[in-house]
Amino acid sequence: MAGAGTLAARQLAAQTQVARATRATPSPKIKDVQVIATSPAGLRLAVVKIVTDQDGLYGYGCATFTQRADLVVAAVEKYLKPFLIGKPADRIDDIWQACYNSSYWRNGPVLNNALSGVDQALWDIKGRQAGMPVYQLMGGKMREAVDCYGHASGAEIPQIIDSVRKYMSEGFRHVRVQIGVPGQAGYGAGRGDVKVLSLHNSPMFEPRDYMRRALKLFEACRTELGEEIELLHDVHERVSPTQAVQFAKDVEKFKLFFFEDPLSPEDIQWFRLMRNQCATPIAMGELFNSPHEWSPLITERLIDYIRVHVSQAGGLTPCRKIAIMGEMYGVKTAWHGPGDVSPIGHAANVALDLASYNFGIQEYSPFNAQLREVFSGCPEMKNGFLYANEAPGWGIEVDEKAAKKYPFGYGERGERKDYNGGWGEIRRRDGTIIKQ
Ligand code: GCO
Ligand code: MG
Repeated sequence: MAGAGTLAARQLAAQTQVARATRATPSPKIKDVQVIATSPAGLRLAVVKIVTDQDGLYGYGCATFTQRADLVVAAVEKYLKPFLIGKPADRIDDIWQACYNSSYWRNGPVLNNALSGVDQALWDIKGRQAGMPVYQLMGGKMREAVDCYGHASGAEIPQIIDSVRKYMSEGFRHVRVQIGVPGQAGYGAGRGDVKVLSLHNSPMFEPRDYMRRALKLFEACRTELGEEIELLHDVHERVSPTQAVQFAKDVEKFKLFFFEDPLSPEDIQWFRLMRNQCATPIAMGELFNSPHEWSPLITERLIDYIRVHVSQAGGLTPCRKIAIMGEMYGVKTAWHGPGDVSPIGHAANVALDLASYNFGIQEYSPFNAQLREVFSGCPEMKNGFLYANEAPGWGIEVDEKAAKKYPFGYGERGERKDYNGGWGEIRRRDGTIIKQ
């Protein structure tokens, strides 16, 4: 009896200790939700800051949708903020599900970006609480650093070859190559100062002219740069579906690392045909917002790289799930990493890259001096590899005073930008609007 009494007493003491330990770390509650809107590199970036009721505990998340940035700010301030105040900041997926469903209609770019700002800020907070970088919370490193590709582009082939050589001399093993067509508004490349026949005054683009130039570029790259450099290319949904299938077959012999966005999200059914006709590795997904877009491409193994823009899909929480789903089906990750992702978003990409077995490649956009002035602690680039900041959370601090020096509406050189960040139009020679 005495022995049992002692056991009960010991159990009670242990329970009390557990209860005390639990009480010692109460959930931080969300006290404020703010949006930092800034464009230090001439591109509108939106970052959500969540402040908790615990002293000095806050976090940042990327909510950048540069073409409709003001609407994301309103979605966060007018809808998510009142919904979130008082909620426990440590229930990340639960909060994600609640916010996702609170608009009833969902999976649009504005709401997904707003949601991503909140989601990534909560991961930052959890990392700061744990005293660990976010990749640790996802299981830790699978690799030491993140292999990246840079952007080489120009109006003419020699310019592009020089630019690839420069990347190679800096240690890069992967480079995306883009070429312009004289006088035409190609994606990611100069057009030169040439007048072309056109029935309108808008920027003009003809798909077949571009495809011919691009094939010449790949040929020249292989002749002058050899077989070892990994070449990537972004079609940017600029050609028709049949042209895309033909183009994918024509580039097969150049052994690209990947061939990006040959089709638009509206035409994803055509991937099946492309797959049946060639072995060009396909990357797709930066325009995706909804699981209905990426799920069939992954489960039917119709692409090689899933290239979602993490904030467009709603943040780190859904993208972890996409990465794991990809692993099951042999599809690798290549998260979108252009200039219109904030350094917080780039840090989230790096965390996913480090912690996912099926990491493929990371797109790299350099952080200029103004970006570094606003965002300190950006991931570091060395020899073509990005290294995570090892400080807790994303490891990034935002200088909010500096952020105010770069309001929305101005370009990199302080010039006024049209359309409030929205894009203009591109037309074929006869005036037909095309995808950009
Ligand atoms: C890429 C892209 C981008 C997008 C841009 C849109 O890097 O692969 O296609 O440059 O065009 O992010 O705002
Ligand atoms: Mg792209």
